[in-house]
This record gives sequence, structure tokens and C-alpha cells, in this order.
Amino acid sequence: MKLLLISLQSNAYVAGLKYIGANARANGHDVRILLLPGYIDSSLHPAIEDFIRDYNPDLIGISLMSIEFYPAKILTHLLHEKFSIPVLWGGVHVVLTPDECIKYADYVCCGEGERAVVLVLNHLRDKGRDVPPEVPNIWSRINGQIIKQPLSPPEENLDSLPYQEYLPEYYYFFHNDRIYNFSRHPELFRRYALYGGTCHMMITTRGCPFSCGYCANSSLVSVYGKKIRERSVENCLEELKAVKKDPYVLYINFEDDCFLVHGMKWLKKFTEEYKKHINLPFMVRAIPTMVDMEKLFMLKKAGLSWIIMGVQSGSDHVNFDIYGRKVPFAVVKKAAELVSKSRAVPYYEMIVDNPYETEQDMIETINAMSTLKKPYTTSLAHLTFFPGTPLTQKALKDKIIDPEAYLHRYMIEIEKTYFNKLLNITPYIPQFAVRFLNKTEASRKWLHSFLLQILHFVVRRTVEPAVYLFLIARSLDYKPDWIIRTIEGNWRSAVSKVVPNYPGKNDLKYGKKLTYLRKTMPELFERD
Ligand code: B12
Repeated sequence: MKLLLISLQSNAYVAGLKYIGANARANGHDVRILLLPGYIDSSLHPAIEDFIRDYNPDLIGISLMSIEFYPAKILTHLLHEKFSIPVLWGGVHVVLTPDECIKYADYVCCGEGERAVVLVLNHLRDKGRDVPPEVPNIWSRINGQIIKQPLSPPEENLDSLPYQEYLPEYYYFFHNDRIYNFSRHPELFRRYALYGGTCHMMITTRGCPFSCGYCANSSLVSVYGKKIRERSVENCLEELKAVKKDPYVLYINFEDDCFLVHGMKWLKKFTEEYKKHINLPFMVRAIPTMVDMEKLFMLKKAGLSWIIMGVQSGSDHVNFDIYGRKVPFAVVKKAAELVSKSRAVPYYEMIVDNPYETEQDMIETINAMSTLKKPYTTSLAHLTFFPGTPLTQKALKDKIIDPEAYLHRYMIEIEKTYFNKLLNITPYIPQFAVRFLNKTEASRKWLHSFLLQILHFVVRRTVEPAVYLFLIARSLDYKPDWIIRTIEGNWRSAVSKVVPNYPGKNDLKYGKKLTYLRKTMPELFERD
């Protein structure tokens, strides 16, 4: 059977689809993955139509995060108009809101997709599409009737699934009115891949030990359970050895929600094997409470270069009471000291534009961040109210958000407030300057705003890139060829730091199209 898997994501890293594709192939099916970056239109582009006609799949799978809901809905409508191929939806948004999604797709997958997709393909081959598949995790809509199958327990043995390739040869994409094959156009792949394709992104566990109020994990636990499932060291190494054959891969980017959930025994074996066989710099994500000296130094010895930690807010009140995240700032500070000692590059993620946050909370956050050991870098993300999270439910009840606020992914941009600007440059200016500027609106004079304006403009264009460059060089042990390749791969995102709106150029273009279509074709946006 032939399976076409579509992603509407704006970048080429499609973990879920790579897993599903690899497993369907291992089970004897033919697979193509097609990336339609941010595709949203009132008609199906002829190049996409020709590609589908030519491949003639038996099933089309579409993967969606919440921000891709309307693009997926509209694409499905267009596919149904042109073809009589069943469309199956899966991904985080479907797992969170299956009742909504089944109104538009023929099938939805309410949990993990690897095994379910193979069973649906087998079902279509053996019984055809008029009989609803009795496949766990799958709901179907046949002649307007919805048939729900129960959830299957999540895959316990992750090693039994084929791993993700860096660049599968069956991966296609839509670019400038044409469909290309990524492996035949690696230069274009690098354009769409995150970090210019210098990173292989992989995941060694599924699940998160935390259930923060703003994060989808807080709802996903009801489907997948609380248990963190881990791959064996051997299985991860197998993936890494295959990936290392591609000379363009320079970093390994572990996308696990918290890499430090691995126990000591696993990490010891992993770091030894990694150093011996892979020996590439790598980055991990970690929750500050899980940062432990011994684990950190072990990872550092194996090549840990960047460690990404969610701080979210410097105010314990905001973290505890609003985000339901029991991580006191004192713990962040301790973790930051350890990271700094290990000489890994610390990268702290913050959430801003929180309607529940007061000026005092922001002042506290900025003060707290200014006390962290430098050098470090931060990223600021707009608080997005994704469906199903406890925080979204609260905000809906309090009537402070539009229920579809999450669709503005195009909110990559944070609000240009005084405090956001100050928080942005806090890692790069002396503490006394932070203290001087960190004042409530009522106690600020024109001088504060003027100074901040100038500092923000200058620091973001000079000090911040210089600190980044230094940290990159340090994280790569000052190896000139690695530094040059990292810069080559990342110059676009580096430019984005200086040129306003650059990072989200595609997303902003998409945002405009979405607004335009919403006005001109409101029927596409109706929810039945
Ligand atoms: C890695 C990751 C990324 C990667 C890759 C995402 C991907 N498509 O694979 C990158 C870096 C690209 C990414 C980006 C973003 N991410 Co992200 N990401 C993750 C993370 C940490 C892990 C996902 C993962 O690899 N899981 C392992 C794979 C195997 O599982 P999976 O993707 O869920 O897929 C399984 C099932 O869902 C299902 N499935 C998936 N697709 C399909 C399709 C079909 C047809 C079927 C049948 C089944 C199916 O089967 C898969 C295999 O079992 C999750 C957190 C989490 N715990 O899920 C956040 C998460 C998915 N991301 C999230 C968000 C918000 C984003 C961003 C919007 C953030 C931002 N503001 O920019 C961007 C979107 C980028 C864009 N413009 O398109 C949210 C999504 C919330 C929501 N309700 O939509 C999550 C849940 C994190 C959170 N804090 O809540 N992300």
C-alpha cells in the first residue's frame, strides 16, 4: 500500500512523520513524506495535485500541531474535492481534541501513530474503506457516522520502532511552485531545516516528568500516562552512527523534554559510547530541578555544548501559582552555577506576555535573571494558550483570551514592551544598568525609556551577537572549521536577531494569508 504523509510545518524537522514513515516501510508499505511549509490556499496548487496524482497513495496522513489546525482543515477539504483518497489526521492537536478533528478527516489517530497507521493500511488493503477499521487509537467517520476505537497503551518498547533518519530519501517538499526531493536537493533541505541542517534532532525518551499548566504535556499524560519511556543506549547509538555518515551533521540536538531524566547507569554507558563512536558536540534540554553535578560533568566530558533550561519566570509566584511549575528560582540559580562551572553554554527559555503577570512580577524576573552567572543567553517566547491545558481552561473561564488565540503562531514575535526589551538585553548588560532601568511605569522618567531604547538597539546588534559567537566558539572548543560550519548553517537565524521580523518572514507571510482568507472565504474557517 502507498502512504503519503503530509506536514504543514514551516521547518523540515518532522519527528512524528519520520517515525511513522520508517515503521510503515519496515512493514512493507511504500511511503512518501511531503512538506508543504505553511501551505494555506483556497485551491490546491497544480504541482501538489500532480504529485499526488502521480504517486496515487492509498492513504494520506496529515500531522498537526494546534497551529496547523486551519491549514489542515482547508487542505483536507481541497483533497476531498480532488481525490477519493481517505485522509487520516494525527499529531498533538488531534490527541488533544479528537472530537473536533474527526469532523473533517476520515480517520483520526488519538495516540501514537506508528502501529496504528500500519494497521489502517493493512485494513484498507484487506477490507476496503467502507468497513470501519477496528484499530486501537483510530476513530473513523464513514457516511457521517463516527466509530471510536479505544486507546492503545503507548509503545513500551521504543527500541522496537525503526529510528529516524537525518534525511530520508523519500522526503519531498513544495518550494517555489514545484515539488522537490530533499535528498536530491540538500542545499534546499538546509534552507528548511532548523539550524541550517547542521543538527540531527532526535529524541531518546517519550514523556515529561513535569505537568506545567501552559504545556501540552499536562494533557498528554491522560493519554500516554506519566511514565517516561526510554530507548536503550544501543538503539540511540545505532541511529547516531547512521546519522554521522552524513558529513554535514555537526551537532546532535536531543529534543527530549528533559534529557536528565535518564538514570546514572544509562547516562554513564551513553556518554562513554557516544564519546567513542560519535564524538560530536551535542545539546540537551533539562529541567533545573534535575540538574545534577555528576550527570552534568559526565555529559560535558562526552561533548555537551549547550544546555537549554526552561526558567519561564523569575517570580516564584508566577511559576508556582500561574504556571503550576514547582521550580523555585533558587533552584534555577543553583543549576545555573553548575552549568557555568561545567562550561556548557546555558540557554534559558522565558515566557513573556502573560496577562496574569503584574509589573512587579516582571521586575522580579528581570532582577532574578540579572543575578545569573554570565555569560548566558536567553530566548523569550510569547505565552500561547494551546487547547486543553489547565492554563487555557482558566483563561477561558476568566474570559481573558480568544479561544483561537493559539492560531497566531505568528506570534513568534513578542510584544515590544519596556520590560520585554529590558529582559531581552539583561544577559548582556551590567547588573547596575539593569537595576537602574528596572522600574515600574509610574516611577520611570523619559531618560529610562530613552536609555533603554538606545541600549536595546545597540546591544542586540553588537554585544548579543558577539556573546553568541564567543559561546559558540567555546562550545566547539575553538575548532575553526566547526565554528565556520556552524556560522554557515546558522547565518539566517543570526540575521534574524538584527533584522526585525526576519525569523518569521514565512510565518508572517502565512499570517497575512490566513487573515486574508478568513475575510474573503469565511466559510473555510467555520467549525461545523
Ligand atoms: C520536537 C518538538 C518540536 C520539533 C519538531 C516537531 C515535530 N513536528 O516533530 C520542532 C523544533 C520543529 C518544534 C517546533 C514547534 N513546537 Co514543538 N515540540 C517538540 C516536542 C518537544 C517533542 C515532539 C516529539 O518529537 N515527540 C515524539 C514524536 C514521536 O511524537 P509526536 O510528534 O507527538 O508524534 C506521534 C503522535 O502525535 C502521532 N502523530 C504525529 N503526527 C501524525 C500524523 C499521522 C497521520 C498520524 C496517524 C499520527 C501522527 O504519532 C507520532 C508517533 O507516535 C513536543 C513536546 C511533546 N512532549 O510532545 C513539542 C510540542 C509538540 N511543540 C509545541 C509547539 C507549540 C511548537 C511550536 C509551535 C513552538 C513555537 N512557538 O514556535 C513550534 C512549531 C513550529 C512550526 N512553525 O511549525 C507544542 C504543541 C502544542 C500544541 N497544542 O500544538 C508541544 C506539545 C510542546 C508544548 N510545550 O506544549 N517542536
